[in-house]
Amino acid sequence: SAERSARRGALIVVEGLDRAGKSSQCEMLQTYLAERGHDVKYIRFPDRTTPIGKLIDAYLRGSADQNDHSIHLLFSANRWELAKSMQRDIAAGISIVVDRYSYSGAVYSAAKANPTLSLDWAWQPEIGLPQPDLCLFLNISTEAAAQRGGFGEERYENEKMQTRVREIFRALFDRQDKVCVIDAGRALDEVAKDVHIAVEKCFVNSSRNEPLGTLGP
Ligand code: NYM
Ligand code: MG
Repeated sequence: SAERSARRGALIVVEGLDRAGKSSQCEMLQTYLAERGHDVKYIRFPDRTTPIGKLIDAYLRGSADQNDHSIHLLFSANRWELAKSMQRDIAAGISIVVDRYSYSGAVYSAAKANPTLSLDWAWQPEIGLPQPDLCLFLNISTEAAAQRGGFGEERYENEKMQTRVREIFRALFDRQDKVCVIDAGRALDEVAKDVHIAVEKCFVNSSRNEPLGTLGP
């Protein structure tokens, strides 16, 4: 109906540890929403295709080094460079499923335990970015994540780092609203069922009658 097409899209973020199943769930969610007649896009951060993204990619693969603070700001800049186009899509009625966002940004950097890179410091450059309508945290134990084909080759993909990342994710999500924690240690389709329930709730939520918000402190 005209009323429905006038509605803005929803911004849905999927977060979690490496190997939590984020990419699989994002793809399944995109299909699920498209089949129900929604205009939907799937994007991921880091977006390794931009010039900033290429610097991030080299850092993650270990072919380049970066100071902790500067790589942190590059991850954030990589979101800022896409913020306008995300806002445009949402205003045009397109929903976006986002694979990692500001939460990964703050948490992975804070997990480095650099004394001048606190979680609070790490969050600052995210303030003002588009505010997700829903953040799904795919919660999995470090052991279960490690069992899923082992850790990858990239920076951060080791048990010590993942354990800290998991703790800090939980601390961060304690003080965020619009977060839904999902047990991701189960079969894909079971996890997907819970993802769909949370997203359906978000879609009927009246907050989508208001303009897209921005992340606060
Ligand atoms: N990562 C991701 C960060 O450290 N900061 C960020 O802002 C984002 C978006 O990049 N181990 C880390 C988390 C991952 C790594 O992401 C690559 P992926 O989704 O595994 O390709
Ligand atoms: Mg990864």
